Amino acid sequence: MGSIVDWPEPVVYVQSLSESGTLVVPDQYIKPPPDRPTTWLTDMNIPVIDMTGLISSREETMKQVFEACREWGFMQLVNHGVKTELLDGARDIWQEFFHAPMEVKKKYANSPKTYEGFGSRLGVEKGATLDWSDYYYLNYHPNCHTKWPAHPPHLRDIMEEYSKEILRLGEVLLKVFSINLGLEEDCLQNAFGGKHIGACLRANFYPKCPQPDLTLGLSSHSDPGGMTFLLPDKRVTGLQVRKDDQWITVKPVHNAIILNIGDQLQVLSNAKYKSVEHRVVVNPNEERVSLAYFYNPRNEMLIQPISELVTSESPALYPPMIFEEYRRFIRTKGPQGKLQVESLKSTR
Ligand SMILES: O=C(O)CCC(=O)C(=O)O
Repeated sequence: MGSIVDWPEPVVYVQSLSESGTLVVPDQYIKPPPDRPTTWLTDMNIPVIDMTGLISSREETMKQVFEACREWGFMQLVNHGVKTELLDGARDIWQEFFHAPMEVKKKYANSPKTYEGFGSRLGVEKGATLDWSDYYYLNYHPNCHTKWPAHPPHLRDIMEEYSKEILRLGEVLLKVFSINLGLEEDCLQNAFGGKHIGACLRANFYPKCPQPDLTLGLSSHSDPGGMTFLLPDKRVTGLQVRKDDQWITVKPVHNAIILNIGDQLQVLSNAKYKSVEHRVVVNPNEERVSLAYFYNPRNEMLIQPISELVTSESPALYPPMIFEEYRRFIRTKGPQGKLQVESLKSTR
């Protein structure tokens, strides 16, 4: 797979379109009818996991986590130990960044080579249908080229503290996921690269949209990495998760962090855990901010089903692939409705 050099068309920031007062969504953002948002009248929500249960009622909580990984690929973590002030501070500081003047933000304009910085489009296919959102992409690990915005001044301090907390949670969860698969507790962490994992954050900004029925804030996709910790907007819903043939709108619980399984955990677990499609709908009256922290294997790690999970009754479903190669493929394509990981399925 070759390297990705530049955007195929000049980048238009959705916030500028939204603030221009346009009453129509430009053609490039209009989704084909089957991909447009739908609202299902259901009370269903993704499972809620009380993390204090890992100590006080371990067996029951471990079981709940296993079911969530297997049936939903999604869960909401509560009592996770990350302070409310830090969660609020992280959300607020990005809100402030996205409200800075466009000339300030454009200083951090990104390219598809690393995606780091301020951007709008995902994928480099010319003429692709685009999503109604802008974002800022930050690399935490490896951190050699991290592009921190200088404005607002406390953004870096807050987001470094936030990252430490998510890394702590990530280690706990990978242990739980390993034990639930009957593996040594450090098995998945080692498969990710031990202490040297990859980690990056996408702060998503979904401006108000004049015709939300025609477009999406983020098209249906599964996350290519290991697992994602999503801090949703406090006031505005938007995330929808595919459950069988329905789209379930996630109703975030107060102070919850949403966790979802990414493609690499689906591969490592030989499909015992599911990386599930999700998407974001937008709103005519409200903007929305979310922070997606991607806890990934290190770029050079060779990812394949863990050998203990491969038996004659349960053969390896995926061929080995270096994580970086997989990610480059996804970054070329942008969000795709179907699970990209399924296209890797081994024909053995
Ligand atoms: O904004 C959201 O709720 C979801 C974001 C997401 O799926 C992503 O950034 O990959």
